[in-house]
Parts: sequence; structure tokens; C-alpha cells
Amino acid sequence: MRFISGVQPSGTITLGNYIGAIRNFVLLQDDPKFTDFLVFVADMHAITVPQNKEELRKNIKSLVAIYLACGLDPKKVHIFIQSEVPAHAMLGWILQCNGYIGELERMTQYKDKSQRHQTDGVSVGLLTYPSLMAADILLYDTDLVPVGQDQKQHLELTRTLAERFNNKYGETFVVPDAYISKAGAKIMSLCDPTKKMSKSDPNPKGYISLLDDINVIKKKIKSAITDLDTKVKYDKENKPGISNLLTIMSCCTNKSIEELEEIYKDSNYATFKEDVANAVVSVIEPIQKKYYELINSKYLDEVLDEGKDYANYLANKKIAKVINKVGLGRKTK
Ligand code: AQP
Repeated sequence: MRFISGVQPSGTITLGNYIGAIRNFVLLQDDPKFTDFLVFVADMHAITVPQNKEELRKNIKSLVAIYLACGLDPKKVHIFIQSEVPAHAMLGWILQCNGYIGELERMTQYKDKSQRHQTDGVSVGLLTYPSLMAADILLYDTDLVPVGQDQKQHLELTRTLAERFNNKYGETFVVPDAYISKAGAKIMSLCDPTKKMSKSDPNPKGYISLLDDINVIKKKIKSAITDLDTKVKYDKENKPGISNLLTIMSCCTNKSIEELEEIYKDSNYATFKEDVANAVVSVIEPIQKKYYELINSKYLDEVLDEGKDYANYLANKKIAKVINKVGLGRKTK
């Protein structure tokens, strides 16, 4: 079974990206059911909203170093940059031509992001992004795609597009399932716990970046928005801030929410937040140490060159089949 997933280099990777995505990649790379494992840097997705060229390049490289620092092992995983495999863009276009505007307009992420980018203009790419995401997955005949809760809707659309294409042109794509981790799949903003934690949040207090200074991380957690009550209790509706911190702590300590509620039943918020901060730091500190050892090494390019060759090999085989099915260009064998 083949695994593929990616993260956008649209900022510095957050604790949300780590808990919802990268941590699962690291766990799954050792799962014997995956005989082939690919993880990419989704740089073409990042340009759906305005990016500074220098920042983007920096974030691409930084994400590769973060992947490795978090524990992805290039002996088990092929790591590549999406824009270095042109078949993603080509299949993205073909899928766009088989999708409907209404389907794309319904996507929650499009609605959220188009609101946020009203002033600098909403790109067409922001709307059609899910068809490129579908291409990222369908090119590789993947059965299982690990996604956070927030990406579930996009995966549903991928399934719809795959089924539609298969019905129209004959069996071509594997229809993938979502793999959603049970605990802490969705981490919320520290400033507004009703919104997800996002690396492109204009307010840096809302997210914890994996590269934030340790003292900054502690400060952000201590000033996280909570309610006026004093009880450390999981109640997503009435206590979203505390529930978010409980989720974060559960993910960082591998203790269940119930265990944590029991431990902190007589504690005040300040003590609890202090412990959450320490738990987060204990996860992030070793990642930062490895990251700074790697970020300027030639090893990153070696890893990316191998990944690029392998991904192009697989993707080119698939896109050739798709081209023939659709009737584009000249028939190839
Ligand atoms: N807050 C989150 N909690 C859990 N999982 C999350 N993911 C993102 N935010 C959270 C998961 O991270 C993976 C990669 O995400 P992405 O970078 O491709 O896109 P995104 O979901 O749009 O992430 P961001 O951080 O919110 O980026 P921006 O700000 O650029 O939009 C996905 O599997 C996602 O589920």
C-alpha cells in the first residue's frame, strides 16, 4: 500500500500541522502496511495566496528540515517538492475540467480564506486548490490519506472526482480513504479557540510555530484565551480554550483527556497552563535542536533529489495513462 501526504510551506510549521499531520507521518512510516511512502512540500498550494518569493524559498527548505527533524527517515520515505513533479499541475488541470464550480465553492477552507484575502484579491487557485490536492493523491494510487479533520471535506471531493473520472473514462484511479487520528486531530487557535490554528494567521499569538523561541512558546500558552470559570474540564462548546489546551497536552504527553482532567481537577488555570507549556516545550525542543543541525546541510538536497526522481517516475507513468484515457495529444504506448 502506498502513502502520500504533504504540507504547505505557507509559513512556519505550527504545532497544529505537527499534531494533525507530521507526527502521524512519522508514526506511519514504520507501519508495515505501507510498502511505499511519499511526503512532499506543497509549494504550488502555497501560492494560492500571495507569497513573498524569498520567504517562500526559505519556507520550502525549512519544511524539508522540519520533516527530517520531526523524525521522517529518508531511508523509509521519499521526500520531494511538488513543483518539481510537473504531473501534479497537469492532472490538477484535467481534474478541474471534470469538477464543478459549485462543488469547489462549498469548501469551508475556500470560504474562510477568500474572506481573509478580500483586500488583496481572491485568486482562482484558491477556489480550484482542491482539484490540485486531488491530483496530488490520485497520481500515486494511494489507498489511505492521513488528513486533519479540517481536510476531510477536500478528501471527500478527491473521492468524488476519482469516481467521476473512473465512470467517465474507465477504471483509472484508486478511490482513497481518509486516515484521521483520534486524539487531537484538530488544534485550535490560542487567540480564538473556535478557529483552527493556522500558520498563516496574521496574529502570531494564535499559533505555536515549531521554530518559536522556547520562551515565546511558554508565553503564548500562558496567554491563551480561556473562559472565566476555573475548572479544568473538557467541554468544547462552553470551554473551547481549555478544551484546546487539554487536547494539546494530551497529544504532547500521550495521556488521555480523562486522565488529565483527573490530574488537574483541583488545579487553577495558571498551574495547568504552566504544565501545558512545559509539555509542549518537551516535544518541540528536541525538534528544534535537530532542525538547526540540518538546515544548512547539503543532505537536504540529496534527500530532495532522490525524492524528485522517484516521484517523477511514478507520476509520469500515471499521467501518461490519464492522457490516453482523456484523448489528449497523440496516443502513446
Ligand atoms: N490546526 C490544525 N490542527 C490539526 N491539523 C492541522 N493541519 C493544519 N492545521 C491543523 C493539518 O496539517 C496538514 C498540512 O496542512 P497544510 O499546510 O497543507 O494546509 P492547511 O491545513 O491550510 O494548514 P495551515 O497551517 O492552516 O496553513 P495555512 O495557514 O497556509 O492555510 C493537513 O493535513 C492539515 O489537516
